[in-house]
Amino acid sequence: MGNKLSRGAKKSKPQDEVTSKSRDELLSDACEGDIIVLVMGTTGAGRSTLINSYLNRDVAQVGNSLRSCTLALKPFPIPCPQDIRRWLVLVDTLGFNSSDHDDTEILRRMVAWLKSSSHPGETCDYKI
Ligand SMILES: Nc1nc2c(ncn2[C@@H]2O[C@H](COP(=O)(O)OP(=O)(O)OP(=O)(O)O)[C@@H](O)[C@H]2O)c(=O)[nH]1
Ligand SMILES: [Mg+2]
Repeated sequence: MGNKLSRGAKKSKPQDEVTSKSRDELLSDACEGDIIVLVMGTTGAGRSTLINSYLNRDVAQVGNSLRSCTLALKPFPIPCPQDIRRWLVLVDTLGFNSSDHDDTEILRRMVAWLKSSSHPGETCDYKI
């Protein structure tokens, strides 16, 4: 098992630099039994603050203006408190009702992220 908050994000390539700010970070090493929680809500609702509060670390960027701060999906994996053999992955997401992104596009990116984070052929339970 890797370091608490170091697992997960794929490194971006140099040519991605221009778009890296809005590029979703994928789970590069998804494991069977991962518990993945997408933290969703309207922009500015406090999703990133909630993640930082739960992890007790300032890892998710928090906004301080009327513009949306979180512009890409980003996973924060920790060993599951109830079962350290599993990983709990909190995923910061783009906020709904934002002037920066269309809600349908945000949902599409979430589904694409979930698909990319499951093993090929493995089914994924979605609960809302
Ligand atoms: N009073 C109060 N302010 C909060 C709370 N949670 C977050 N905030 C503030 O609300 C603002 C937005 O918080 P974020 O955590 O960035 O919200 P977000 O949902 O991630 O926003 P975007 O990523 O920009 O869509 C920040 O100034 C936070 O300090 C809360 O529970 N109470
Ligand atoms: Mg945010």
